[in-house]
Amino acid sequence: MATNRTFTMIKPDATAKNYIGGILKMINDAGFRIVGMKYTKLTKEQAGSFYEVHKERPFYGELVDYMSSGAIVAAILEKENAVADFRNLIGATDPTKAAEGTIRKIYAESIAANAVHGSDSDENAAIEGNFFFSSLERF
Ligand code: 3AN
Repeated sequence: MATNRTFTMIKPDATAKNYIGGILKMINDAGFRIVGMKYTKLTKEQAGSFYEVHKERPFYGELVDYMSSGAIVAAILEKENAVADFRNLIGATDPTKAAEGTIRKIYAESIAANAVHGSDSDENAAIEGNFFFSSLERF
């Protein structure tokens, strides 16, 4: 069953270019409410553990290095049909294939440095949100 929450990260390429404000504005304008937010930097170990599901993929090492290379913004977002609607808002993984008006089309640099993360299922949204936020921190 669809839940009303998803998890996102604004990735190091986007934070380095001062795109945080622009991306958060697009998220808010699309009707998502921010229910938890953290500006932080992942260690290699944390990035490796977050992306554990991609461990066997050829780009895993590059992904872990990249995601631990600079500051990120982690956030839990709320909206009806949050996971699917957020995937539509961010666009395809490869920004050259992302639809016009999507966050990745506007802000992403490359398939690896693609500006934002968005959970791909309700189950992963909960797991990923719990990775960054304890229940006590949420309100
Ligand atoms: P999405 O983030 O759109 O769900 P996934 O789950 O296929 O895409 O990949 C997770 C992350 O791994 C992507 N956000 C991107 O940063 C990175 N990635 C995916 N494919 C590649 C690739 N071919 N080369 C380098 N990095 C990749």
